[in-house]
Amino acid sequence: MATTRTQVGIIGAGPAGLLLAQILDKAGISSVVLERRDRAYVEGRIRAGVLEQGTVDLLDQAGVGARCAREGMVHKGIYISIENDRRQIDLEELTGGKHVVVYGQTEVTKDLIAARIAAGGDLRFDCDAVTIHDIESQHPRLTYVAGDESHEVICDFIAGCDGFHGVSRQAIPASLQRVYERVYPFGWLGILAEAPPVADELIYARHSRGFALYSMRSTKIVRHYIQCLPDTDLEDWPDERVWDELRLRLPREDQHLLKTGRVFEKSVTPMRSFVSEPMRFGRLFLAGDAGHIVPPTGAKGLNLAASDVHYLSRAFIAFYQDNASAQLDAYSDKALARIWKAQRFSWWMTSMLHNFGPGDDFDSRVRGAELAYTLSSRAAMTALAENYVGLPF
Ligand code: FAS
Ligand code: PHB
Repeated sequence: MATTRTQVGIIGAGPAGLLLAQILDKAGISSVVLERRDRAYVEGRIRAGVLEQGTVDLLDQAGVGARCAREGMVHKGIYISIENDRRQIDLEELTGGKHVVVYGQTEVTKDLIAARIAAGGDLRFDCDAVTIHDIESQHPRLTYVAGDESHEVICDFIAGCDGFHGVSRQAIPASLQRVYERVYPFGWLGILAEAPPVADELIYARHSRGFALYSMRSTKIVRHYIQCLPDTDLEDWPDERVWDELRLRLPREDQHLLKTGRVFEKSVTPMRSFVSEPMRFGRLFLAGDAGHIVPPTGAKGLNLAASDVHYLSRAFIAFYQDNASAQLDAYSDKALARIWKAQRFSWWMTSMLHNFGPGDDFDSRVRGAELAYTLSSRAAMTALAENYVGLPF
């Protein structure tokens, strides 16, 4: 068995694992990243599209923000439409100058992988059967198989950055775990297409036919979503039907703004709110989707992974540079405090904007009234704007 010794063993080469490795490396702390998939798969995954300023700043501090600064699109507001009425939420005016940056998670991942490789980082793809050992000892271990060879990584700490379906959360004893979950009765059917955006900023549309989101990746590539059944079969959704539905969920006077084009990605994302507490057991720390999932309506998933990494990386740096464990001991509570605020906002945006189906009449009218009130009140719009641009780390 080939053995490696490192300070932090990281499971998962998504945004959380890669960003953590990059920040630790810049602080002189060694890590090994073990990724189950191959590089092409990881770099081809289509996920989030909106970065909070805090996330952009963290990418800059990690030395990987240059392309985002060049190619990312600064958005000072969003639109919300209800049936045939579209209103702008001026994020920048309401938050005293804050905004978001539209830059695909796919690009963030590519930038992070390129930086890790350029720095000679120990980033390993195609790692099968990653297994966690001895997390209550001073030297936890990771083992895995690559090809027909077995490997072992002996470390001081393990960061579980392996997403919702990873192995790290399972390593926390069920008797110590508290799980909070809400599964929604719908999903999002998303497309990537070669077409110009509908508007200069994102449009979140509440409509009797179902929610729709009109986003983008550039001035020539759009990322649109429509609310669908969670078990939707993509075979039932040829491109033309998707475009028709996207058009019908826009206000009538905007429907001509939707331009069609070649669809080159189509997928369905289920919707859930999920938190697993605590986010630490022994020398194992969870970060990102490994610990929590939000419905993407609030554009918080990727940004929560970033804030977890902000807290965890500072805790590791304090341990190695100052021999201080207080931030490690406080990590789970500190991360969860911000996670739950983002969970609330994501649940609130999802509840206000989606149809929850038949038999939901009273609640549906209350949620419609909540959205109508929000759009009529500067105080309520300010609260939405503060959460959308991202609460402080
Ligand atoms: P990730 O899931 O990105 O990365 C985990 C990594 O660990 C993966 O590369 C995986 O291959 C690897 N891994 C898993 N198990 C492993 C094992 N046993 N051994 C080794 N490696 C393992 N968020 C938004 O804000 N907006 C969106 O529109 C949006 N859309 C999404 C669509 C989908 C289909 C999904 C699943 C999520 C979406 N999200 C969205 C949320 C998403 O962006 C996550 O928040 C973000 O990827 C979190 O990053 P990580 O925590 O690094 O987890
Ligand atoms: C995206 O562009 O993929 C996107 C943007 C905002 C969201 C969710 C997804 O709230």
